[in-house]
Amino acid sequence: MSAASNRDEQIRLLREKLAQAKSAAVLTGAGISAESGVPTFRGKDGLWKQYQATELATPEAFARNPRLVWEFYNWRREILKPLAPNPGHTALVELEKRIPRFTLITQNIDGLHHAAGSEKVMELHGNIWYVRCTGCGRVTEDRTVPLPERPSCGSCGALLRPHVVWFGEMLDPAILESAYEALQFTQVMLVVGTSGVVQPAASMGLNAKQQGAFVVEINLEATPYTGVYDLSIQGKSGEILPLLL
Ligand code: BJW
Ligand code: ZN
Repeated sequence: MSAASNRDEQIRLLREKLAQAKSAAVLTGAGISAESGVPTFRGKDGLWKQYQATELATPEAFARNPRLVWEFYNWRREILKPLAPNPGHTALVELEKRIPRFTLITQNIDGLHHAAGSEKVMELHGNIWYVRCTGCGRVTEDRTVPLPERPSCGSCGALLRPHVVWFGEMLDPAILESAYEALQFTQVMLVVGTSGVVQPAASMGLNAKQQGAFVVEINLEATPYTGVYDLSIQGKSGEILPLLL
């Protein structure tokens, strides 16, 4: 069987599973936003190839040099501001409408699932368009680009930080709990555009599979989970996801 017809067969099978499913979960990573122009983290042009994660995406880095970290996030906000959702995001909006119990879990901080129209999105790693006060903890939406080099809280004056989850930080326990709850009952799970190396998100597909879900990876490349999940469909998510509808 040729690679193309094999992929057609995989898509046909998945479409059938989704059509019958009463519940589905989707975990997305940076790859789903790549076709919108958002840089990924670990590919050959990935952010962590050019910049050191430990210097920019850890609480220690922020304590050491908040200006440098804010410079990085201001630059990312500038890149993201004009970008729009792509057909991969839009296909997930449609899936949400069709499947009775649908859960969208994302590692992305770009807000593009919301922008596409997805209603319920669990943002495991936060959202770059929100800031959080290091003093009083207040979280506010702020789309100003760029923010000041050292932005401060409007209510208590303390330093603001991006409302994202850095390495070594805990994910929001309430969001994590809802995500794990969804993995318990989901019949079908799609793992889209993630390299599968950052925990705890990386283990979620396996977690769902161990609880009986039919788990399918959609990615340009092989990942540590290729061959472990029920299907691995290779291709662009912006092309594959619309074919599932
Ligand atoms: C396409 C495509 C197209 C391209 N179509 N596909 C257990 C074991 C070992 C370590 C740990 C562990 N538990 C916790 C840790 C530590 C750490 C971790 O996992 N480290 C590993 C890297 C080793 N995890 C944490 O610290 C987490 N906290 C935590 O667990 O707290 C408790 C705890 C703490 C400490 C110790 C133990 C427990 C927090 C993780 C926070 C991650 N934060 C970041 C930055 C967010 C803010 C920002 O953006 O600035 O989140 S890192 C970065 O990676 C970002 C992403 O969400 C995340 C995942 O990346 P993703 O989405 O997979 O992107 P890529 O680039 O890696 O992959 C893109 C994929 O798309 C590729 O596969 C392409 O092929 C594909 N693709 N175009 C389809 N068109
Ligand atoms: Zn404050």
